[in-house]
Amino acid sequence: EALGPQEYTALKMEVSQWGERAGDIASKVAGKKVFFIAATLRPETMYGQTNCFVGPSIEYGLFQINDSEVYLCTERAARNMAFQGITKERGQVSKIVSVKGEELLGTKIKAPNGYHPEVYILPMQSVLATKGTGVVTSVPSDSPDDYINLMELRKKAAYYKIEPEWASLDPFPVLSTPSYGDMTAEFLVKKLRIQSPKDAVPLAEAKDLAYKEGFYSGTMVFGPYKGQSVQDAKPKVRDQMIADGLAFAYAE
Ligand code: A2H
Repeated sequence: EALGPQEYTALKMEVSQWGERAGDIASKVAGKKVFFIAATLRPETMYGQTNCFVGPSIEYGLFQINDSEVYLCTERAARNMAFQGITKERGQVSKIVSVKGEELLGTKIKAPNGYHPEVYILPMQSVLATKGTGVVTSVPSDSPDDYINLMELRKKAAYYKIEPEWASLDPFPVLSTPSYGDMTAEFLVKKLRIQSPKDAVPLAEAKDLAYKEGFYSGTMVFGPYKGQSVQDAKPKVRDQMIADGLAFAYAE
């Protein structure tokens, strides 16, 4: 955990198709663009998104951010955004409707920079309501948490009340490291014999190893910065996504 403020890249993932469980939400935001906002520390990995996670029991809101855009995130995050110049009126949040994470499962969203252009919303128990936006985009090639949760959902789709199709996109290689190859998360999950998302201690170790090796020794194997070091590519990808309106800076 960083001691000072954490600077995230907030990814704008536009809803392309609400799932059946979202009820009449679509009618409440008719004519507006709605974006799931996912906070990430690894913008250079976004080529490898396969899905996006929400906490099934977390309460989210749809917030009117400006005249045409609605953001889906926790109220806590919306309030932070309002004091970071992200909303039209400083300090003001305007909630259109509340929604529980489980109602969002199966909704389809666009994945900015993704090799897979659209991904589904899936459940992850370990999403914290108190960090970031409460929305976590999933990159199972490079995040051990994302990898083990995706595999768990594939194994027990019925138990988690999801359609197998929603978890069917495969991890996609984004960067390579000398120690772990181009599927860092899968390599470490196997090496540390992690069986399920409940193996918290080895998962934390895998997360640490993956982050350090990727950042200090990784080379991009996909996208416009292919062949460049992760350290060089990371700020370039971030700046480009922000310039293109696909993301914005968010701190907390
Ligand atoms: B990262 P830090 Cl490829 N609850 O993005 C749980 N996890 C959350 C969260 C929340 N409310 N909000 C953000 N996160 C995740 C990509 C990624 C991330 C990769 C590899 C490692 C990694 C794709 N998921 O994070 O506690 C988000 O996942 C490992 C550190 O603020 C975000 O970046 O340091 C990261 O945790 C922020 O964690």
